[in-house]
Amino acid sequence: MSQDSAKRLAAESALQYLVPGEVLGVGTGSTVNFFIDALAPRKSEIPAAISSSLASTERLKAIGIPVVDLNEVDGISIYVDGADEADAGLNLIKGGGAALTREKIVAAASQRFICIADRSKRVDVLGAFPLPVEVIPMARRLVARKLAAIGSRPVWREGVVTDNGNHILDVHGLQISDPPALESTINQIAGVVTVGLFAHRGADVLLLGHADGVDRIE
Ligand code: ABF
Repeated sequence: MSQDSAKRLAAESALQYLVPGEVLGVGTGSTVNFFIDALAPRKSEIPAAISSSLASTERLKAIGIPVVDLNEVDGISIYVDGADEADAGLNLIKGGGAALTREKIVAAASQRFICIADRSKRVDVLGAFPLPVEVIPMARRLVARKLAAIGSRPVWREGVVTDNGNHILDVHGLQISDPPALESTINQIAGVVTVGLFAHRGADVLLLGHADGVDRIE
């Protein structure tokens, strides 16, 4: 089975968590694109969506689901999004697409976070995928020095400016044995906007597609 087929299986499996009549949070990426495709026949059940990116906004509108501002709603029932890595504790690395700040906000606003991915994203220890950190531009080198001081190797993702006008450092060389602790440590560095470690608010359900079906971890 191809990786795309595994992503599609995970995406379709997320439909079982839809809460008809309630606002839906939708993330970004190729797996989420399969989810939006699968959502089309059930669009009448979704009054509105909150989207983490322009790309997903356009896809949602194309299938007839209105996209509204987070400030217009009181909360989100479920948030469906992908990840770059996931561990057995439902801690995630996200932000490979540079949308980590919006993704973290939508996750925080949601009652349940359903993470969809193909099984290759499942790891024993997070960190082989470089951890994205969004930083205020003037603090980029300061934050990089602080990250180097904790034994990692931050690399500036040159040429990338986030939707919020900030820069991204991709942090290599981590073996994240205590995800909540590292998330807190990096959040404490002045100039950090968001760290792409989703541990304090990780996923509630992890759906991993593969050739024999979908593994569910919760
Ligand atoms: C978003 O899209 C990001 O947090 C993550 O970087 C990426 C996953 O994309 P894909 O589904 O294409 O692997 O969820």
